[in-house]
Amino acid sequence: MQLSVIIPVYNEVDNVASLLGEVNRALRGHLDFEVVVVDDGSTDGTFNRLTELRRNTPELRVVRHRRNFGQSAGIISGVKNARAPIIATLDGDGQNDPADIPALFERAIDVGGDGAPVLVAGNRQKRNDSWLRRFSSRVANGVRQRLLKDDCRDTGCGLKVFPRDTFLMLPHFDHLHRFLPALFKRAGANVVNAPVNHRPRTRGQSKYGVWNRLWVGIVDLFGVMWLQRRSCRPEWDYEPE
Ligand SMILES: Nc1nc2c(ncn2[C@@H]2O[C@H](COP(=O)(O)OP(=O)(O)O)[C@@H](O)[C@H]2O)c(=O)[nH]1
Ligand SMILES: [Mg+2]
Repeated sequence: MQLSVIIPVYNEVDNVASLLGEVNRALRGHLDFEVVVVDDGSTDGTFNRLTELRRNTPELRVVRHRRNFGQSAGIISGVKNARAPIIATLDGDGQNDPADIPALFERAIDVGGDGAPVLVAGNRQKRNDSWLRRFSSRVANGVRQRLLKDDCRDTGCGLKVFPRDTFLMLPHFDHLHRFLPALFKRAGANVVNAPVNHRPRTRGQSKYGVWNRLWVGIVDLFGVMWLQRRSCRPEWDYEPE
């Protein structure tokens, strides 16, 4: 198996079927892949819909959290359950376009001369969100880039491709999904930006507002700066046979 597509969902009952259809159309015949959807304690029947979809979607695997643990927890559970060495993450609301996955996958496996792992971060070319969302995202990305030097213009984009083993070595915490470029760099990876499509949310509701993102974001920013200062990657030139 080459690729595991991880989709964290919370109350996306009207989005999962069409999104899965799009993933299959984008990848079937091109890649050997699976889709791991992590239902994070949805209360709107998302899990039942996924169970129905599993009947005629052999690539689909479903993980269900006992209750709502948050989007990062969804990604962590998905990666832990994944069987492929390369992971693609995707929002469950259809705003990311699965048709972008093959190009990002190609760049992720194209490891440079230094042999370092690569995180490919989708950069949304034309944001289909409200002006307030776009403005707050722009400010947050600017501050984050300046303080973390994470080489990424759009860490809020849910579409990313990276090696599973590197992700599993990262420190895991709630809200880590907005800091993956900084955390991957800290682990010795290179960050590559790739333009991706972005579409309006047509069904269901956004789970985040400006304020709940801002306050946790500030706390997390200091937490990640601390992690960068305490980076610890020993190198050795002799090891036991
Ligand atoms: N697992 C999990 N996923 C979540 C949670 N909140 C949001 N998501 C998912 O994260 C993705 C992005 O959330 P969304 O509400 O669209 O955020 P926005 O696009 O930034 O407004 C969607 O796939 C949501 O279903 C949560 O608490 N747990
Ligand atoms: Mg969204």
